[in-house]
Amino acid sequence: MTITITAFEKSPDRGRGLARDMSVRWALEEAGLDYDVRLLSFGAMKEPPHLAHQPFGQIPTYAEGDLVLFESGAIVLHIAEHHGGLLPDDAKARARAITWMFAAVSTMEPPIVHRESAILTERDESWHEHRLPTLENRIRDRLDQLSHRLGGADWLDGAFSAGDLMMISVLRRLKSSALLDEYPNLSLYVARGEARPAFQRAFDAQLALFTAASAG
Ligand code: GTB
Repeated sequence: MTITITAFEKSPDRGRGLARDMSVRWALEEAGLDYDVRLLSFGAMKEPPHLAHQPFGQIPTYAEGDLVLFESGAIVLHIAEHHGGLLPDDAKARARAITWMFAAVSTMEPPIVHRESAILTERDESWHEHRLPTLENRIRDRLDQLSHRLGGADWLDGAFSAGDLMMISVLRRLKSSALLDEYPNLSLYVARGEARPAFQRAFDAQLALFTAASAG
């Protein structure tokens, strides 16, 4: 059955692979699955046909036959549960890998998104410069803890899993800041994920779409 995901018609990340269709593309590539991409304008994302698939008017969505999913983490979990290579067979190891997926989106991502939103929406406020260090220290608290847990390991819990895929996708959002550079083992962890052939294929595919949209 054909898999179709949605993505930005012209991504505001300018092809840096930071929009959340990237983690879905990466998972599909790790699983060796073909997929189509339906590109949406900001306007179309807020129209009833898309809202029927994504109640918050966002990308990405995932459609396969009559199954329609939203939330990038849930989509990656669905792919991982139905195809090999992204979750361990052992039940306990599988549960731990899924725990890392939740840790990525529930524990690591919020302070990272708060900083991004502050920079986007509050940078002209008189108090912005005073608030930013607080937001960055909240991120550092989490990075300290994650760095400590990862230590010198390649991946968070044994072999590469959907937990690493989601965690690396979240950490990549820090690339435009210097925060990740303060943690050499986390920087290497992200680089290890980005070096995977499946990541490269996913990254190249979204970049090609951005380049085509910019040319057109
Ligand atoms: N929790 C949802 C999920 O994980 O699927 C969140 C989805 C989401 O945030 N989608 C964003 C969206 O559709 C795009 S990815 N936004 C439009 C809207 O809400 O109207 C977030 C994103 C956007 C831009 C950049 N960037 O420019 O670097 C990075 C990430």
